[in-house]
Amino acid sequence: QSELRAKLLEAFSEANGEFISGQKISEYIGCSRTAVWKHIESLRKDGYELEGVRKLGYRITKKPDKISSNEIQLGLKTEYMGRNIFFEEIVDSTQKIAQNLAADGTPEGTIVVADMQSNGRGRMSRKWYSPSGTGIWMSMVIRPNIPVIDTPQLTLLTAVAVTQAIEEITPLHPNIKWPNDILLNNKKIVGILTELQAEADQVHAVIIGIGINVNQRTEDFPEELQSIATSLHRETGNTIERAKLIQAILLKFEQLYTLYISKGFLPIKLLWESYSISLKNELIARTLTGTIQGKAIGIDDNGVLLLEDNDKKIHRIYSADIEL
Ligand code: BT5
Repeated sequence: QSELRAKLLEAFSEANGEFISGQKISEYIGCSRTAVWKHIESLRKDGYELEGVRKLGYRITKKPDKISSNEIQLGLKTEYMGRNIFFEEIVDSTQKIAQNLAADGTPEGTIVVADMQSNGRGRMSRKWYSPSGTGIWMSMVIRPNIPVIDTPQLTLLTAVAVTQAIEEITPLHPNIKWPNDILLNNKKIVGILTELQAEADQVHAVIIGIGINVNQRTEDFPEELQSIATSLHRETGNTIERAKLIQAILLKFEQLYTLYISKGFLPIKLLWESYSISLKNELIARTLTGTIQGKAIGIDDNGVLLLEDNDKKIHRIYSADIEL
């Protein structure tokens, strides 16, 4: 049943918005004209809008923003990122599932995507709000052969990949706030969570979680987030196809990651700096051991934030919450 549906969607996708006759469809998916009609009706029930014209056939005029493994895989241009997909409608946290898969030896490039998370998490066991039908909640497993101390660089690399993908799919120009936020109009649109499976001298897997607010309206956010969070829909007024954005992120990530593995962090650092808003500014860094105020003078070659205080002393910040 779902195989027929996938074939039907494939036929429409190949038709590229043009009409396909009922006859053609029934040949393509190998079933009767009556069965075609039934499948069309069931697509309508799922939120697809189809135009049917006598003699011409059918065409899709509007797709629901639904994601599934199929939607993500169809048209995906990567070599290995996202070639192994675990998609679920509802999970507690994609990060948790990806952690388990990674421990079981899942190959590099595996992704876990959910339509909704009941227990999405941020850093330091904070909550990540992940309602259904509107966002991208995704975890990627990679297995770089790099020293453990370099792994925070991957958070910065991911931020660049997601920023570039958003720029490709929308007219927006987001900024990156060290270390793991992407902002639009000073509101958070993306959060990144990088976790590790490693021994002292060897990385087994890096699990990178990406949360993106895509199609939420202002009123869809809980009150405490309305002034600090935004979505791509809120910023553009348009509905964005989540699967398309996922594909763009996977491709950008694969390209930057390949560059990183062959040339090191420097080219990534330059890109990161060009998108960053935390640099050259006065800011406050709240770390686990205390609060430091100063001017962000840059990041070092490991991705560590360098903060110069009033006495011109330079602090190396490995992890913190930044207040601009
Ligand atoms: C982050 O943490 O920004 C990392 C978020 C990572 C989420 C992804 S979704 C897929 C994967 N699976 C998971 O379970 N997690 C990852 P942090 O810097 O600690 O920011 C958390 C703070 O952001 C919260 O305390 C809220 O203030 C705010 N927040 C929560 N939900 C948000 C949302 N949807 N949009 C914007 N801000 C949000």
